[in-house]
Amino acid sequence: MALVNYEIDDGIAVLTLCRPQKRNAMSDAMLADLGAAVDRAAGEARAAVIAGRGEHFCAGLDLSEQVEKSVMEGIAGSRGWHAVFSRIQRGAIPYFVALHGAVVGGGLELAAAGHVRVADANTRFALPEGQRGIFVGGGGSVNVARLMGVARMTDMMLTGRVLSADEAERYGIVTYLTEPGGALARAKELAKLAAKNAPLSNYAIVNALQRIHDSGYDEGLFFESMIASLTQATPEAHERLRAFLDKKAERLAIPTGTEARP
Ligand code: 1HE
Repeated sequence: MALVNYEIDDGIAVLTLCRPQKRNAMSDAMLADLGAAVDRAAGEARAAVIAGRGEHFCAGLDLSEQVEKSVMEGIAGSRGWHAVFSRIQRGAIPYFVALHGAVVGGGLELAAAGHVRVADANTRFALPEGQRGIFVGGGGSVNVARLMGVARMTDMMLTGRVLSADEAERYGIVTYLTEPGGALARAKELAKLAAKNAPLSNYAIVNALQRIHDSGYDEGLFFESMIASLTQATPEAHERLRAFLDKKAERLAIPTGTEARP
């Protein structure tokens, strides 16, 4: 049985980690299944959701496979995570990650490789690598640190601190909080909204924003102009802009100012 279940729901790819008896710990085989699912989604969906089956999103690296790995095997393993996660992070479509239960170690690294994180109120976040005598290896030192800041990540790794969903939202890990059990439905709703965007805009959003943020001021602005002009020059943009001007496009849900104010 696949360790990552793949289904299309209304045009959205839903990738579900399916090893609940091991708290969705990421084994080599599960990583391979995740990579295959990500490649499939890139070819047939306009947005995707990643979720976990059972009581927890993901307990991180499968520790049972790590016990006797050599340094070279460890490097290959970590680079394998990077390869799959970068196809999520800088792939063709946006990823919405639905979090619940434990989001631990490599589970948090996987969440950080997605573009938008939705967590239910009972979600807990931890980076127990220090306690296990290891280090993050799935891109966390870059991606988790970018979300919460190096100081907070250092604290979590040194002290084994477990963050609540509220704290994770304050720390910038999570963008949406839901009631218990509500994260998957909300993530799907959000993915469906993103799927309505022009695919080239979504491609630029997931590929360019972080790169621009990583580059210098002048390079960033230059790169932005190139992408802006590229997207504007497409027939799809012309059609969408015309639809707005012809009053055929949906309006934003913003009060007009004529309603009575409280
Ligand atoms: C595992 C793993 C795992 C559970 N690798 N087998 N991650 C961790 O250090 C987290 C380790 N896990 C936990 O702290 C807990 O399992 C949970 C808090 C997530 C859930 O607790 P609970 O009580 O629901 O489950 P459990 O009884 O601890 O685990 C159920 C089974 O899953 C059990 O196996 P069983 O054969 O005895 O039933 C556990 O051994 C197994 N299991 N987590 C292997 N992680 C790219 S580098 C990333 C570096 C890291 O991710 S470090 C963090 C690793």
